[in-house]
Amino acid sequence: MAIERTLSIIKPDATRRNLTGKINAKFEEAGLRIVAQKRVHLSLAQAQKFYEVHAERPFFGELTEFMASEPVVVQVLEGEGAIAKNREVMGATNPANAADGTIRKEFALSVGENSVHGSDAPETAAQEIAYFFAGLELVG
Ligand code: IDP
Repeated sequence: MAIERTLSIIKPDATRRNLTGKINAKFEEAGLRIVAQKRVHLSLAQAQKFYEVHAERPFFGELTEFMASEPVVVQVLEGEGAIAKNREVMGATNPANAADGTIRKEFALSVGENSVHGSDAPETAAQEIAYFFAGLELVG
C-alpha cells in the first residue's frame, strides 16, 4: 500500500481535557508518523470554510461554533494507507458505535464533541492539508 498523508484535528473537547498526548500515542502506536503539528484557535469563519461541504447539514452551526470555541491541534499524519488507518484509529463518528480501543470510544463525549477529525479520501486530505500547512512545514 502507498505511503499517504492525511489531515488530523484534535478537537476542542480533547485539547480542553489535555488529551493531546494520549491521542498522539494512539496514532504513533498504529504506525502513523506526525510529520507536522500546530495548535491554532480557529475563527468562526475559518471553521465554516473548513467544513463548507457540511454547510447544508442541520448540525453545521453547532459543529462550526464548537470547532471555533477553543484551540485545536492540527496535524499531518503519514504512513502506509494513512487515510484509512487514521479513520480506523479514530472510530465511528458516534462514540456509541465506536469499536473498543478507538480514540472516539475512549475519549469522545458525544457525536458532535468526538475528539478528532480525519480526512476521508485522498482529494480531501490534499485540500485539508493545504488549508492549514505550507509545504515547508511538512517534515517527513
Ligand atoms: P466524521 O468526522 O466521522 O468524518 P462526518 O459525518 O463527516 O463525520 O461529520 C463531521 C463532524 O460533524 C463529526 O465528526 C461531528 O463532529 C459532527 N457531526 C456529525 N453528525 C452530527 C450530529 O448528528 N450532531 C452533531 N454533530 C454532528
